[in-house]
Amino acid sequence: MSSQAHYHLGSTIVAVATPPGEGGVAIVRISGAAALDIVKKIFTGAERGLRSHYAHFGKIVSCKGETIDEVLLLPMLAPRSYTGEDVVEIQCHGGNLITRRVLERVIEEGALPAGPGEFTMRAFLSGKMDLAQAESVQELIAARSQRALMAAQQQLEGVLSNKVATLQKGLFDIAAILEAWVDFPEEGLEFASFEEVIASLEERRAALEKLASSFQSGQKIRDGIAVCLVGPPNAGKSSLLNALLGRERAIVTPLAGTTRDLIEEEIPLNGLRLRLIDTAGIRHADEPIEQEGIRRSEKATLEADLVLLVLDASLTPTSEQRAWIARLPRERTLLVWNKSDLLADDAEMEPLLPRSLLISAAQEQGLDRLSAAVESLIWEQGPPAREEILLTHERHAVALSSAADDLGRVIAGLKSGLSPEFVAADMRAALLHLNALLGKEISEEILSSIFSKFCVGK
Ligand SMILES: Nc1nc2c(ncn2[C@@H]2O[C@H](COP(=O)(O)OP(=O)(O)OP(=O)(O)O)[C@@H](O)[C@H]2O)c(=O)[nH]1
Ligand SMILES: [Mg+2]
Repeated sequence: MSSQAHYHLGSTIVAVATPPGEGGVAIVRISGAAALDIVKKIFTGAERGLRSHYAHFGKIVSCKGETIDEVLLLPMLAPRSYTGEDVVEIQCHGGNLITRRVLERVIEEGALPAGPGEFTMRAFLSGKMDLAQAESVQELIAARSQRALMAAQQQLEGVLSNKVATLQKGLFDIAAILEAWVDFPEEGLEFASFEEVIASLEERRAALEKLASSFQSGQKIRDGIAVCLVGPPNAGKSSLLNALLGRERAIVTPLAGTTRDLIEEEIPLNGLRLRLIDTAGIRHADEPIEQEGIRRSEKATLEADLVLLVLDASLTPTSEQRAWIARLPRERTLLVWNKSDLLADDAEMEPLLPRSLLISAAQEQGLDRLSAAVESLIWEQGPPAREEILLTHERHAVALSSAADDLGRVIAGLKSGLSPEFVAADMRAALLHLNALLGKEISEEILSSIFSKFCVGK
């Protein structure tokens, strides 16, 4: 991975920690052994010394002594800092140019520009946090729904790491017995009871598998859920998008074929983030723009997590439409009969799909029921409990299910009387997979690829 080239472990690094643009204040963050020396060369106003964890008012000056900016300086000496190294944060005025000049001044005195996530990488390497915790930092920053934020916070607090470490601890005990068995096979297995060990392995394997499978929910929470509105022209897809958004985002007209392109907007739903995608009405079209629109609708339907099939409740679907509806992914499609206002009160709708409901987008009726139905379709197996650990990284899910598979082989091996070396080797593999999750014995290449997804300055 070429991203490795961005990291300069061992040297002193600097980056702007605040987002680009104009703001009241920007923060330039320096970390490394030379941080304090560099700052002493460029800062005036610390005549009485740069006391750690105190704010110091003064100026950043050029090498010729000209003022660059008036700033507040906050030194945080090792090990009481984010990275565990000497850190100095410079709060300067939040202009693009002024921030860049402060940054360049620090670089002039010998600091290197930090790679993405390099501060957090250093926090991990100095033992301030384990890898799973470090990975959650970026998630915390990027969280766009309440639930995503909660999942990231939990992981940062070490809930996942503690759980994995506890599981691993129990496995170490069994591993020790297996290793002894490899060394002295003639003495047989010194288990308190064979059944007990199998049961304990089974229990841990199930726990690992359950944790790994929480990635499905975790991913939905992290990325949001793509909900595609599809249906024939004029059914009211765009009207429904607007009603759910609470503003007139998409053009609505009585003409069939109004929407041509995909229109995507986000709405919150009970701590989740829905990405609503309005599409062109599906019909036989000769006109190239509409044809392209329909092609995009069909593609969006395939890629969506959920499909809302919108039909005009006052019309009977044509056979052409029925054939198309039959090809929709049933298990993730909700049929929304729209325009309920045009129906008699006792009208019965045809059970075209297992899940359906009746609304009026124009009159904003039935929208709460629709939200509830969408939510229950998202959480087919019930929503995850608030305290449940949710994996948000595929890397973690892969590590955990690999460890579970290894344990499966240990159990099978023990039961079938496989020779000790093989059983012990599978056990070791399981422990290594858990180590990888926590970031023990992990290659620099993997580390670089993890942190390269971070922002610079974090
Ligand atoms: N009576 C009634 N009319 C509705 C309702 N919802 C939408 N309409 C009308 O149906 C027509 C089509 O609405 P759109 O939202 O543009 O339909 P669409 O499915 O996006 O259509 P295309 O973009 O052409 O595929 C408009 O005249 C809307 O005012 C409803 O609940 N009741
Ligand atoms: Mg439309």
